[in-house]
Amino acid sequence: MKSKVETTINEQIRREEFSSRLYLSMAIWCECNGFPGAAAFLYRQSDEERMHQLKLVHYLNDRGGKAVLMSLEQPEGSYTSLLDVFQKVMHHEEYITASINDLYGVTLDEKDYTTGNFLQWYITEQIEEESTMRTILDKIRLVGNDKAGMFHIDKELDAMTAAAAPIPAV
Ligand code: OFO
Repeated sequence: MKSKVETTINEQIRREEFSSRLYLSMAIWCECNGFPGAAAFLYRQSDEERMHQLKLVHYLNDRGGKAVLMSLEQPEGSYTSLLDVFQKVMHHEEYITASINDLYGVTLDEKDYTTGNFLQWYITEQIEEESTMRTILDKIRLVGNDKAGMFHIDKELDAMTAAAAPIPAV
């Protein structure tokens, strides 16, 4: 594997690991601030990100590269509201989408079409995740400061998490 592709995948491994920690941090905040459904959703999202990280680790090692773990910054631990949490989730997912697009661009520049093909899974995943997060964010915005509405959204997040397919082993 070309070293430019290997380096860029390793940077993405770091981003996915950070995503997992960020959502774990958000889940903790939700759990401690009366949003058990949002907490369950974000704990699961944290596990998903760990799976995204591992999928890249295995791909890199299987293709003759070597996954390298890097140091991570401390994720934000305090939020002002559930709206604040999901605005930051949305912002982070947009950042991840841009980074995956950049990574895909590197594979094209380096003519590594096999890796480009592998990355299609992440491109599709980002479309789904952004759409899910946008829907949640729209609902939170709609209820505003209405406590009953917020309670209902939290229950909905709980039900969504309970109904979600198990995270596949990679
Ligand atoms: Fe949507 O975060 Fe991983 O790829």
